Amino acid sequence: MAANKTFTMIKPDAVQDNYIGGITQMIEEGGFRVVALKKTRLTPERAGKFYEVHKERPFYNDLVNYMSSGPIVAMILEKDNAVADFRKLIGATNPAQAEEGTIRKKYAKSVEANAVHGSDSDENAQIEGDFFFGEDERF
Ligand code: RTP
Ligand code: MG
Repeated sequence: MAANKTFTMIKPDAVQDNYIGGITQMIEEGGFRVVALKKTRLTPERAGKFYEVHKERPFYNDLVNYMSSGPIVAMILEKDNAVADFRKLIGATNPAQAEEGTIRKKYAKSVEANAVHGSDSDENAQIEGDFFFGEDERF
């Protein structure tokens, strides 16, 4: 994946609450193009693998349980400066600190159930996109 791509998930709480459309609209209106998209559910094993970088963090087990608690929507997104611009659009991890106009300000419930994931580097965007999508699923 080139440096103009990022990866996102709409997390289980937001899918459960019927926010798929609202969040995807904010993403498209933010100038991102949807390259790949699917609704799926992570097993605890796959969620653990996805978040392996956080293995030593105190919130790891809760995070794995939460991310496998229901379906998610995974997407690859395209825009110039995608990784940094998308993290700006989603806002701070803790919604109490998220700025007005961000996805987490509008849709996140708590520091854990914070509605969306966004890749933190070009390298991780590539790895995370490959975790969910084959070449024949990207357009
Ligand atoms: P993400 O990876 O989901 O885009 O979120 P992020 O970069 O803003 O935050 P990160 O530090 O990577 O944490 C990953 C996810 O773990 C959950 N978390 N829970 N209970 C807690 O203190 C805590 N801290 C983080 C959140 O779901 C966070 O998005
Ligand atoms: Mg992160």
